[in-house]
Amino acid sequence: SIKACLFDLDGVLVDTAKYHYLAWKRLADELGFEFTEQDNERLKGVSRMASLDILLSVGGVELDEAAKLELAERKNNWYFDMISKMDDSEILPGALEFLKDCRENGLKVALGSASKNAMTILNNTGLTPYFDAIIDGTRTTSAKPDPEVFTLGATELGVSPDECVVFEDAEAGIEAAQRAGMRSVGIGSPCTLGKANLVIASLGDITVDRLLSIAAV
Ligand code: B16
Ligand code: MG
Repeated sequence: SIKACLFDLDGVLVDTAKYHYLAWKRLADELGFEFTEQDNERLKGVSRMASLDILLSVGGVELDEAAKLELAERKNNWYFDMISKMDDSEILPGALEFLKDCRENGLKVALGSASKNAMTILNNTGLTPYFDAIIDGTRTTSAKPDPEVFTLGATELGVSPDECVVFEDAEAGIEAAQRAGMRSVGIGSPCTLGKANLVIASLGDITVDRLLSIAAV
């Protein structure tokens, strides 16, 4: 039976992808090359340094590790300024209602995000109190599709993987859930998230009742 829901942050609970894009684009501008919203799609769910590598490959730029760390920090400072101004109006449709629904029905709730900025985002949007466990990029060593972030979440909640459902907007996140032995709900398009047990457009399209009644999930 299902005892816990594990949520990705960016793209599932909040739309921080637009801020990531603005900051990465500013970096590309400074480096003198084009970085489109379509390019940005490839960065979703990917760690900060892996994102930088993708961005630099778009511009055909090669740099040593020290220079890369400096650029990643510059990008993160711009990004941090933007997320520091976030509030609860930026919670995605249906997310707050579904988190409350989970708690009212006795399901445990965890965060499983690649972001090292997750606590700032959760605190500014007022979402922190809804979580029993928060696993973010500061607590993991391997990025999705490695299952670490979700495995750690289940351990901290005291549930087994087959009692967990992961909510993810990125293909790498769905794969991470599968590798952790968990069921998954994709948030977005069935084209990219076809491997999930169920795909919905937003958390507004699901209730705990429906989740528990869908045998396939
Ligand atoms: P940071 P998620 C991910 O969040 C984002 O989707 C991805 O675009 C970002 O590069 C990554 O976090 C790292 O974020 O630079 O803040 O540490 O989808 O796993 O919640
Ligand atoms: Mg995501």
